[in-house]
Amino acid sequence: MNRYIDLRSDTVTKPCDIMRKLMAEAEVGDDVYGEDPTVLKLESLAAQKLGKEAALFVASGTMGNQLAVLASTSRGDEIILEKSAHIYAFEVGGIAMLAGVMPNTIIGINGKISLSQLKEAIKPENIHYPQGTLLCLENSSNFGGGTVYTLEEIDNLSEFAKNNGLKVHIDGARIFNAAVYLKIPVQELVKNADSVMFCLSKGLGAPVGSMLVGTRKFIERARKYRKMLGGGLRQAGILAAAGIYALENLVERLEEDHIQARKLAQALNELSGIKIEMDSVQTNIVMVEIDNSKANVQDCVKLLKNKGILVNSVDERRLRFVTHRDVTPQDIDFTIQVITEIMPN
Ligand code: TLP
Repeated sequence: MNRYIDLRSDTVTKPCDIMRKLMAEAEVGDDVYGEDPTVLKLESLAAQKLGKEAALFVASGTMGNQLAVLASTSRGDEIILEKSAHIYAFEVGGIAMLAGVMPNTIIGINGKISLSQLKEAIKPENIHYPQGTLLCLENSSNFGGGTVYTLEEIDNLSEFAKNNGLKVHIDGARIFNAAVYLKIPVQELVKNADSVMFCLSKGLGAPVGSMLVGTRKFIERARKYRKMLGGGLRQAGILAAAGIYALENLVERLEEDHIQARKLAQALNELSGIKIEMDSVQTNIVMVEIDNSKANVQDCVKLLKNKGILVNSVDERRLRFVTHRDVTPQDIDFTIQVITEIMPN
């Protein structure tokens, strides 16, 4: 089979040989009994890396986020999110179905909300209003184009939220991309969050799994909800082994993905019919806006596929390119060459 250059997502990364070997050799037990030593090791490693008391291994980022909302709210509460947030826009309405909470969405810039917007969104006490209990921030922001909240932004938003009785959850599916971009320890970046979800199966390259971290009490609540949702895994050490390898070895290399994304964005932005907000290209995602009078987004997806390049469209105007471990610098050069050829002048 011909190899595709797969820029649809960093979720497509495949486990490397070392990972597969570690998975095959992992020591396992029944994790519902708390007896899988490899899962326990991964959970303690994740908690330590993020600077939190405890962690829970979950099947997916979606599950981690949903458990976080379930474990930190009561039915009917209001939660605040940016409108393009994955938790709100891309998790099948789970927050309504599972936690029964009411989303209060803010339209931010490149997926990020500002302190003044948060101040406006938090409602004062009034018998008619729902109780606001949770602020969810996505770092980096996926549909914002891989943009990163700085430490100062996160700290100011978190402090204001906390002073107003809200807990803070970070959807950090790509929190390590954010930390690598900011060149600060991830612990520092999430120090004011009550809970964080991060994915092992995106840029970190593990085949399956995400982590939810927070206080011991919060994680115990989340663990129970995970069981309720059918997410209690048994000999999950086979999967956790890949996660341990990823956390210990594959964080620093995310910088390479950022370099490739930047290179791609700079080259494509030179082409007529394409617009890229260069300020938002900070990590491994490039949102490419196509001038519809010159080309059609769906046609671009098809043309690129015919040339062996896979990308996703986000809407009628935008294509999303995501760089990752299985994309080489040569792949990026080839992609630039192909798009230069197919875009009309
Ligand atoms: N993002 C996927 C798709 O669902 C869009 C992708 O290809 O980028 N939070 C954020 C910020 C995410 O980007 C994603 C996945 C999730 C949560 C959910 O993770 P999974 O796919 O493991 O449930």
